[in-house]
Amino acid sequence: MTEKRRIIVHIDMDHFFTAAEERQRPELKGKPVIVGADPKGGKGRGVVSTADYEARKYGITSGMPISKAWKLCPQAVYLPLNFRLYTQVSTEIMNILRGYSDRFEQWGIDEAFLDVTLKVKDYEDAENLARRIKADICKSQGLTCSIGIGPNKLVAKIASDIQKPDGLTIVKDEDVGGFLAPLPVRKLLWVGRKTEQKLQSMGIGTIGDLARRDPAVLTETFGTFGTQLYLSAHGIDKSQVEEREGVKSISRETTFQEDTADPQLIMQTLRSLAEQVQNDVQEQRLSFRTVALKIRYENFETHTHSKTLPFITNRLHDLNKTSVELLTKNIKPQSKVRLIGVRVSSFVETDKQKTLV
Ligand code: TTP
Ligand code: MG
Repeated sequence: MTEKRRIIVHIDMDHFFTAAEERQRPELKGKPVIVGADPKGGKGRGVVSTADYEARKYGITSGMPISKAWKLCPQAVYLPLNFRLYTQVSTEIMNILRGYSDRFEQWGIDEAFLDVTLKVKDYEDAENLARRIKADICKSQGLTCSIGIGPNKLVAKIASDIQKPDGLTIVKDEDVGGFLAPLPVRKLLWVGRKTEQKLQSMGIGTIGDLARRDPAVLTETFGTFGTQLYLSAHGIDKSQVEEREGVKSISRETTFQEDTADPQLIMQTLRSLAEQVQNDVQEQRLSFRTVALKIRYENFETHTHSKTLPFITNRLHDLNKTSVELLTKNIKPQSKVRLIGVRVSSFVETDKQKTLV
């Protein structure tokens, strides 16, 4: 049996930290803005976290010493890091993205993967979905992102980086080879500076060069990592889009013994799931802000609806109220439901709550 072709979307926010700052302070728009260490008139230590696209015109990049940035562009607006702001904006964006597919994986503070194989018919359909995501993020957050679409995570991630900012790059299965070949090996997820140098010394500069090498020689040189490199160079990546371990969320779901449209039964089941989730939340001494409801209909169509509360809570009452609200607002009338689930996320450890609210 041949494996079903996948369609994976990768979203990466544009100049994330500075974009979040500029949204707060519109007077910064159009100016070169840098977030990072204090430049102290050129004597500062530490590095640039990020620079907006205006500042990048002066050659400023993430990780560059702040003193060098000052030399290149003393007139830029230099801002200190405000992690609370970035985390808050990140959480809001991730909640929007989760709504587009339950096969979701956050990757760092401003990136995420979505597996939309079951959500779209083809790449054209996927392109429309990506445009909706962009419009959604722009409308609700006033921010732009760049999106890559491809047959796996590796290709989608490289694609999202090709046309920044506000880009949309689609690489279909049959175009993967031609897309990757001219790119420098550094674009591959696993290739850091050291590996890049070693490959360079072997005469390998582009992904195409790497793909043409004998895999046995690569394995001899790099061990199992060599095999990984070879597969990546051919655009092969079977890794799944899945939320990573760690207490990022707590959820419970249940499949009905028989698909049902009985509101009574659905509501009762929902309450029992909420109670189970709440037990776990309390046991782990957490509080949450985001509640998500998952509904799968008899035709397997699956939707996730979420709501972020304006406050942090650990009360069953809030969880019940919000999940019932999500259900009544979103459930398709008269449709039979196969499965429902409740998830809470955006955690704060209860003990630390005082300092955060
Ligand atoms: P990136 O997505 O790598 O960069 P970016 O969003 O600023 O710009 P781009 O438009 O090219 O995607 O990283 C996301 C945030 O992570 C970035 O805004 C700041 C932070 N970051 C650092 O603090 N240090 C670093 O070296 C990098 C690369 C990022
Ligand atoms: Mg980014």
